[in-house]
This record gives sequence, C-alpha cells and structure tokens, in this order.
Amino acid sequence: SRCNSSWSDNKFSMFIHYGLYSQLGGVWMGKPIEQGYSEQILSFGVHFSDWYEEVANDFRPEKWNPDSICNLAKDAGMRSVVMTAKHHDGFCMYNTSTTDYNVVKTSPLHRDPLMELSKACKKNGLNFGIYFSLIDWHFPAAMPISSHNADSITPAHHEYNLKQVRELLTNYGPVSELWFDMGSLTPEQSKELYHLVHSLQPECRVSGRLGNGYHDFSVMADNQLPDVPYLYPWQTAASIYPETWGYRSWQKHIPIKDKVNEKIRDLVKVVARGGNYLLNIGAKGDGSVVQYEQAVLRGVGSWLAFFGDA
Ligand code: JFZ
Repeated sequence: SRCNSSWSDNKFSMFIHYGLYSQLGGVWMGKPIEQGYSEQILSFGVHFSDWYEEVANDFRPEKWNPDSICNLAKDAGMRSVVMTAKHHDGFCMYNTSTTDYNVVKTSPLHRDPLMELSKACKKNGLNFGIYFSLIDWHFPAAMPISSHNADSITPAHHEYNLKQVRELLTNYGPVSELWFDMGSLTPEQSKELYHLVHSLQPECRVSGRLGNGYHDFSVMADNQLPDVPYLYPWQTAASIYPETWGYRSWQKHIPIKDKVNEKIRDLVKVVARGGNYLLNIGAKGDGSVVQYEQAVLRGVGSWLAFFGDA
C-alpha cells in the first residue's frame, strides 16, 4: 500500500457529491426536476433559498459510513477520496464558525461528515481531498442565483471563502487536493486563495477551476481527455451518468457490465496519458451509497485486481 503518497500517485480517485440536494434526490414537491444536475436543484427546481433551507431540518446523515466508503474506494482500486465541503447551494457539510448554515448546526445528529471522512481516509491509507464551490447561492452578500457557473465574487463573499478555506485546511488534517469549482474570480482573488492554500498546506494541489492560471493541475471538461500528450499534471472528473453528479432517485441505469466497461476504458485512457481519473458517486441523503454505483466501482476494481495489486 502507498500511504499518504503525493497527488500524482493517486491515478484513480473517488469523488463524492453529498449535500442537502442529496436529500431531495432530484425531486421537488413530488416532481422530478429534469433540467440541470440534481446537485443544482436549488436553481433549477426549488428557486428560493428560504424553501431550500427547510430541507436542512430533515437532513440526517444517519447512514453516512466513511469506513465503508473507504473500503469501497479501496475495492475499486482508488487511492484518494474528494468530498464536497460546500456546493453551489452554500450549505456547509462541515463544522464552520462562518455560518450556521452547516450540517453540524442544523441536523439533529450534529455529525461532521467531512471530519469523519478525513479520519477514515487517514486510517485506511487513502489521500483525502476537498471540493469547494467558489460561488454560493445562499450567502447574502454574494451574487444572486443567476448565471450559475459564471458569477463574479463580491469582496464580502471573497472574504467569506477565504475564512472557510482557512478552516478546511486547518481543521481537517492533510488535504491532498483542493478542488475549487466555478466562479469568475479576479486575478487578485485567485492569487490570494492559491497562496492561502499553499501557506497552510504546501503539498495540497489546487484544481484548475480556481481560474486565472492559479492551479497545480488542470481539470479537463467533464468526462473529457486531452487530445495531445499533456506534460502538466491533469485530471478528468467523471460522473457515472452524464446527467447528474448529485443523487437522483429516478435515474435510469444501463446494465452494470456496460457501465463498468465504459469506466474501465476511460480510466485506462486517462491513466495511460498521465492523468488522474476522479470518478464520482452521489450519496443519498442518509449518507448511504447507491447499490448500482457500488457495483460499478467494484466491477472496475475487480478488473484491476485481475492484474494483481495495482
Ligand atoms: C461543476 C458544478 O457546477 C457541478 O455541479 C459539479 O459539481 C461538477 C463536478 O462541477 O460543473 C461543471 C464545471 C465545468 C465543466 C462541467 C461541469 N466543464 O468544464 O466541462
């Protein structure tokens, strides 16, 4: 085993989208919301932050089991796990002093899913990474829900992000990668966040989506590969289904063996070209992992295991 090796040794990693949207599973007021990804149901189906906020009262990560998630990752042949600490909905899946809109405060269980996962990763010899959305559809001083990924960041919102990133890199042990996602930052904002990460954790790798050239690895468009050999560190993030990253209760499934073959092909292409393949699961609201997704990951893992301990 390769305990706490560097980011470039990960090769194959698990992405987890887990948040309030997982509780809705792509359904609002009894209606499947077909537009957009299910983790963005606030903007496509719910529309109002104060309605969405109420979901927090029912959110109970009672089947969140980071040890079994780590075992699933290891069975798949993965060497790291990256989880959503905060998605565009602004709900924090970790203990933060910056807002009460966080799982430890609102949920009757008062658990910190991110903390539990970081400890389980350490115990299981897996690298641990954090996804952090730069845009926030809940923070009052941020831009309103509008153009999704292209919103710019107000000065107050930027300060808020800086504080949260500081917490994440101070309280959650070694972080192998900080997966910043979306927003149109000024070069100064990107630079400040980039240097904050490295001042707190020099080994932590920063994703390309921080913008303005401040990154340690490039992120290809979803499910895409570079068409020329790439000398700079890079990653392909992939979802099991193209339609969503967050849990969608009414998702249709193609036969498992076909999906396993598709993911093995992509994994081999990415790793053969020197990239990191970050394959996503969308946890359910209670924190459990969809059976189909478990089967797909284990299917890829048994193919890898056929060649011995990868
Ligand atoms: C972003 C998020 O908006 C989305 O909800 C999910 O978390 C995903 C992993 O990241 O969506 C993107 C961002 C960039 C591209 C595609 C989806 N892209 O460059 O192809």
